[in-house]
Amino acid sequence: MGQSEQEPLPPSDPRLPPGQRAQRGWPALHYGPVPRFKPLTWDLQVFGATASAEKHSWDFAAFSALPRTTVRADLHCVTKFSMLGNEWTGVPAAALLDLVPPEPGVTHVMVWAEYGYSANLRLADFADPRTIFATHRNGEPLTAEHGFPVRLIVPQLYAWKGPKWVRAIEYMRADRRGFWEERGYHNLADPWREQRYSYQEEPGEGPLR
Ligand SMILES: Nc1nc2c(c(=O)[nH]1)N[C@H]1C(S)=C(S)[C@@H](COP(=O)(O)O)O[C@H]1N2
Ligand SMILES: [Mo]
Repeated sequence: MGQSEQEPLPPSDPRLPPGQRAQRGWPALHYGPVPRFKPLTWDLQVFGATASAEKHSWDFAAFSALPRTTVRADLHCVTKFSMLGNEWTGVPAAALLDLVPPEPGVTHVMVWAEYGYSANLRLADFADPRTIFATHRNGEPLTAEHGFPVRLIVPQLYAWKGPKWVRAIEYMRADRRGFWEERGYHNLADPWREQRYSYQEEPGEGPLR
């Protein structure tokens, strides 16, 4: 067959950030083992610089009763696959900020998961109306490997900023690197700017060392 008979390349999907390709199926990607959900001892905590100076926690029943919403959002893994058009249902991060307000000096949050996984976020990214503690994708409860009972989705950032198996939110008065941010990944992680690796950080984009 000659070159002229080759099909033209399909136009690339405008939802794909630079360097990303659309993935069929839904791969599970994480560091370490999948934790087992223990409903009797599970809780979601908020600690650190809360306005009340007190820690707050929801057990599973209380968390399940929080206000819920649905957000349509893509998921971009830094390894270059993207999952387009997901419908995430869960509790908006902004609702948790309303229920447990941070003290005025808070600039960042650390979101903690089982086994010590963590991701740091600017307060503005956490407070974004599309940032959601998701319990369901496309109407189905998350499976264990995808973060059951709850994972964070931050649509505007690479997916490592969204811990699966979330257990706590720490309000911080200064920035601090999370799990992958300490291991060579970009502190801000905007896929549209291809902020993949920490060596790309400009002055002021990472915490002072
Ligand atoms: N607790 C935890 N959450 C995590 C990770 C992890 O290693 N541990 N990996 C992140 C990365 S790099 C990606 S791409 C997404 C993958 O989500 P998925 O397995 O549901 O596709 O989970 C994120 N959340
Ligand atoms: Mo990832």
